[in-house]
Amino acid sequence: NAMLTWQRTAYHFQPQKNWMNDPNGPLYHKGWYHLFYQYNPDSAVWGNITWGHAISTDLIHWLYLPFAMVPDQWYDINGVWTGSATILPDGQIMMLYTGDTNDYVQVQNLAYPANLSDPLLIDWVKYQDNPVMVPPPGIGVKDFRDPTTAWTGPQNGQWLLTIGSKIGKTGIALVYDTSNFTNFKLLDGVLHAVPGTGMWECVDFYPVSTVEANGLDTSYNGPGIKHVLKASLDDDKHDYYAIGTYDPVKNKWTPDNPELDVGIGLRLDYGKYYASKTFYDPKEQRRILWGWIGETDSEAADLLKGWASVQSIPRTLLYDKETRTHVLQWPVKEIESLRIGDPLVKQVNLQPGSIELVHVDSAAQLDVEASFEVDKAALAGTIEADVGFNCSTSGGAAKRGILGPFGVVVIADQTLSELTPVYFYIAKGTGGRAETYFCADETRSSEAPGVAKQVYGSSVPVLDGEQHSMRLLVDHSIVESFAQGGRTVITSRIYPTKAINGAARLFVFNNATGASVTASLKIWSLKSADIRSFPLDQL
Ligand code: DQQ
Repeated sequence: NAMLTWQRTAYHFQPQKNWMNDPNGPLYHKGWYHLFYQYNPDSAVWGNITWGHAISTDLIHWLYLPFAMVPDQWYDINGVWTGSATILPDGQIMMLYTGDTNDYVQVQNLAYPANLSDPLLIDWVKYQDNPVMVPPPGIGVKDFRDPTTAWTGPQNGQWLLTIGSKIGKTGIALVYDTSNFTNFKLLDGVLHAVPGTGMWECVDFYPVSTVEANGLDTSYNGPGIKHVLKASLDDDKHDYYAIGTYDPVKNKWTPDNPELDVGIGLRLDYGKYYASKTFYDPKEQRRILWGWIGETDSEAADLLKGWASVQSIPRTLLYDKETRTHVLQWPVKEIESLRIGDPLVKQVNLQPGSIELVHVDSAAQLDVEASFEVDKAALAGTIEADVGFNCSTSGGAAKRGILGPFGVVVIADQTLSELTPVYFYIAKGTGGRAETYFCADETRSSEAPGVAKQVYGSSVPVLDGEQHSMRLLVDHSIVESFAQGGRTVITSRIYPTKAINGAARLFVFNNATGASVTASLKIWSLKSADIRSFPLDQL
């Protein structure tokens, strides 16, 4: 069905067909990045969960390998669920994952490569005495899943890891201790708990440097670091993080700001994005974040098109030294290898209420950098601008205010009957100060029936001297939008029916009533990534 195939992406990772969800156990081994993922081999809806496996040398071009693990044991027969890799100092790889048992109990299992000298890590062995952890007393048998990468504890030979759960409506992170990855002991207390946040899925926990520009191995501890705790909230299907301090002796993590605690504060991504996971890349000394971009159309539509979901472009993750409240997410630099030739460089002066077409080749596959200079006199009058703005409820890109919205329109057709605006809106925040919002309006993104469409977004810190800047990765039916160097991120999953392939257009606009805006643009067309099966005769 031609109308449906174009929705496949050109440079995001997705399987050839069928359902995919969470990224699992990302790691780097002997020159290859390995990505595993929750996969249904039989259908475009969730079920029969198996570990798909793909490898890459640059995180952009991928080769599919045979499944790493299938549900074939009593302890994972209802699904080989999400897990994480730990690489020991001697190079051994410990893969801990959740199994859904024959009785639908969530247990943790160990698997490891059959042959560590194989750079492709084709064969995986499930440990003979699995499971290695079962739900402890007081924890529901269906509330115990997604072990993290382990880190070294304060005692000699000690490894620690955390697993998400809940007690009542309080989301919690349990901590286990092990020396051999086969015997585990639950530690007293919890790493952290937040009332009202419900089940914590896919917990992630790692150090970030407050002084260096590189990422840190998960076991790194010492001066000049903070720890990020992330939970994927089963109740609202968003990934929340907070920055805080970790005390390994007391087995406690404490948020820097209790008002920005996990699940009630910042999201990694304000769009369609879930079950994310980081890993430390020793090759480039960076921490890389993967996330699952699900569908917002109906299951029936997914079955019809025969596939569901993609993975985000991997993002480098750093602590934001400027705000000290946010992390910065940025597409890995390797994505720039897809850029075709020199960028289109252009300045556009946008009077209030204007929209301008920008002529670019293949506007369905773009890397866009855009910064906006707002008329200074108008900015000084911010105090008069709207109070109580909220991306999701303030009327989208069509609703005009004094100092916004202004931004970029992507995946639009020539007549603007389908369009996805990504924009800034400067409003009056609490205390009368200017507060900038970053939003993506999907409400007119598709004329297809049965698509859930909303306006996503959040406030974004814009510091003195900074321009309003955004970077957009446009890939047919996915737009990943990064504001202010990655302080606030929004992923859009859209279903254009007209603004497809060669018919896609890009515009810049200024819908503010009270300010002119100068847009500085740098736009590259992107090649497609090479994502295909590994030649089987070479296995
Ligand atoms: N997906 C997995 C679970 C995890 C959930 C099952 C999050 O392990 O909690 O496919 O999307």
